[in-house]
Amino acid sequence: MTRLSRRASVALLAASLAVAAPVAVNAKQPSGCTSATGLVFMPNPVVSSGSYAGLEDNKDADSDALNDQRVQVSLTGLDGSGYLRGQYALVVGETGDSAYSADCTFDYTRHDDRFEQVMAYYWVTKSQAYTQSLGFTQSSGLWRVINGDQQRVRINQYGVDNSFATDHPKDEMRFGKGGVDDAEDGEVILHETGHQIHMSQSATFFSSLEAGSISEGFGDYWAATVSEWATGGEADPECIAEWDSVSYTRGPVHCLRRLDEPKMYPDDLEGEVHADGEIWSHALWNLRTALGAAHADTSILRAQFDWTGTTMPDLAGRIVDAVDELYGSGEAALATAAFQDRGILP
Ligand SMILES: [Ca+2]
Ligand SMILES: [Ca+2]
Ligand SMILES: [Ca+2]
Ligand SMILES: [Ca+2]
Ligand SMILES: [Zn+2]
Repeated sequence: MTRLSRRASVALLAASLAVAAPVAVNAKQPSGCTSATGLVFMPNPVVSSGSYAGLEDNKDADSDALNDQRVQVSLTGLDGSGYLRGQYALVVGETGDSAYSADCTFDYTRHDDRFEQVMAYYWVTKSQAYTQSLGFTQSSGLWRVINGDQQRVRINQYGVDNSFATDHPKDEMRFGKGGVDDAEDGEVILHETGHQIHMSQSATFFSSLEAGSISEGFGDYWAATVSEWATGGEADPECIAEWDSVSYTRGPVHCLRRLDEPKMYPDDLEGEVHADGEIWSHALWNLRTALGAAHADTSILRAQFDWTGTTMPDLAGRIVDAVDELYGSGEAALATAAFQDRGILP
């Protein structure tokens, strides 16, 4: 199945026609590095600089303003090959060279396609680290590791401005280069990782249009909550993908979508998953505001295991039940109110 960020019909056609290019044979010596450092955006240059001033895509050109927004991070779990391959992520680059380092350092500028490869490796492993920090570390049961396989990520020259996650025929995320290169924005990577989380949690998750909307809304929410955890807090955390959306929104504030749109269930359902997902993401953001990130995110992830892809009220009820079980009736009442606020629960 394919889950799309934007412009679904165009991308679906493109996806169905896509043929995987052969991966270059690895001829380089293993580096032995199981951890490394790299330069990334945190999560994107708009958030880290606090404004849009001086940040121009300019067809992927380097600039001092964008170079200055890169920060050094640790890349963990690497397999020692020297490539961006590790326990929870395997990055394949189809544009330019595959990033390889003999000295445990992955420092590139954003014009270099290897920069996006580092971004993908970092943010996929960061998402995994976050779920594990919440307690999802076991091999089975309701605390099992989520999306714990070696997530494949492909950076390609996708013509349309789109990225997507799929588990068929291959469990893979792909990031295109339309407008601002999609993987230059950590929140785009986290959004797609949200779909991977759903695919890994339930084989029947995507059983309805409404479940597809939930997945879009959760992806946006996941981008925000992991970004908040990783960065220590954004000035406007409800705005998703501030940097990628510079190329397709008018501004002055650029957001792919927001977590605080005044949409209600069911009156504002349009039958389009990204639009309808804004109802769900707003409710999850309410939940996080009421319970704090750890309780909200733990409960959301718990409730998603083995969900059968029905409706928003059904999954909301499961989340409230998880809150009740884990944190008691007082927090469960707050959780109910978070969904009532959007009309999802009566
Ligand atoms: Ca780039
Ligand atoms: Ca883009
Ligand atoms: Ca996966
Ligand atoms: Ca954001
Ligand atoms: Zn999506």
